Amino acid sequence: MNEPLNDKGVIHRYRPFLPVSDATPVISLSEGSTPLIHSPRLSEKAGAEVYLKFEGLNPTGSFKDRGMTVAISKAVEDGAKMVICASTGNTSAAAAAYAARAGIQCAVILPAGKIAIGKLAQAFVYGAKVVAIRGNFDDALRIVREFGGIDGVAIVNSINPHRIEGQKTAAFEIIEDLGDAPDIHILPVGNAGNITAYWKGYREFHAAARSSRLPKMVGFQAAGSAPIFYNRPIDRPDTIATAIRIGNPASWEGANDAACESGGCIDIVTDEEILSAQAWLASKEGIFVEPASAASVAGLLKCHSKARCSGCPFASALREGAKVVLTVTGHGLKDTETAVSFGGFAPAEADANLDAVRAVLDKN
Ligand code: AN7
Repeated sequence: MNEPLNDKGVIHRYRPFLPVSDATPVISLSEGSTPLIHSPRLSEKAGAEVYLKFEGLNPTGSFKDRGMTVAISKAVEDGAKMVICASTGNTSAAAAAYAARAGIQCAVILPAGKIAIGKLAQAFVYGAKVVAIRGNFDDALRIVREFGGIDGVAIVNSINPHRIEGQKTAAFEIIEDLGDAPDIHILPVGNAGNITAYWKGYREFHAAARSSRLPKMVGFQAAGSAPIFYNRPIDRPDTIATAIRIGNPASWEGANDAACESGGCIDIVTDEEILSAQAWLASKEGIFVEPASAASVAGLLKCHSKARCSGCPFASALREGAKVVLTVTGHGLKDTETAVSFGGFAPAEADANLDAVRAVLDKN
């Protein structure tokens, strides 16, 4: 059942590290192998060597494709006829696309009114059945868990360990691109599957002698949705970064382990800091990421001042020349509404002639 010329994608690239065999049908859209982009302006600001792992360049526009290729391939191998997930938008987009590719059904359970329009469009266009519940992501995941054990249905949230397996491949790619692990890895945290997956990936390549060190793992939650930072579930999580609007993360323990074992930390950034960082990154580096992804950048910008956080392991590791990788998890085109309304963007109009256009350009 393997497709001809199926020589791309994370299962092909990292097969020995993944739970697949010759019997596993590979359902892939050539995900992974995303660029690690040096960021001169962030480097200058932070006084370090900063790179962005641009996961928005995956087939459905987020890092979720890495986990979904493994989860859907295994679901098909196990005879699933339908997959189901709760989502803040990106998981559902990826699940819908890979289910379409596999020729099986997909159902997605979403918090009503809290999904960026690009992501909602993806779920519909890829052919998923979409249910919007009057509740938040945590309610949706509770309902999805109740589908566990139904014959022919596979849950493809990150409580499915195959998702974590696929997502760890991003850490492998970073080590291969840099020639070793970075000193610090920063990423946004929502349901906490990704920080868990990266930490697993870094440890596996270290154990296989593919790297000589382990990075400090630093995760940023949105201040209004920061259960791990505050060490208690948040009943009514809120943030403009709807992707990480999660009050009771499934991989809570994995995130704590990653931060503690690596000597990193979990911290918070405000919505204001997130939106400013998103605009800054797009206008200074030419990289447009969605709000949740900008939490990484906002976190670095907040913490780079060593004076501000004396005693913090992250700040002290952020020395001159330290290698820092930020995962920017999703593409900015997923959620244009937020960016346009925050920026107050509207084009200046002009009559259709050169003088009128030049007059407007001179004025602005
Ligand atoms: C862009 O799609 O949870 O900490 O249901 O879409 O692994 O959850 C999305 C999460 C960061 C947080 N950045 O990752 C979902 C969902 C973006 C995201 C996260 C998400 P995790």
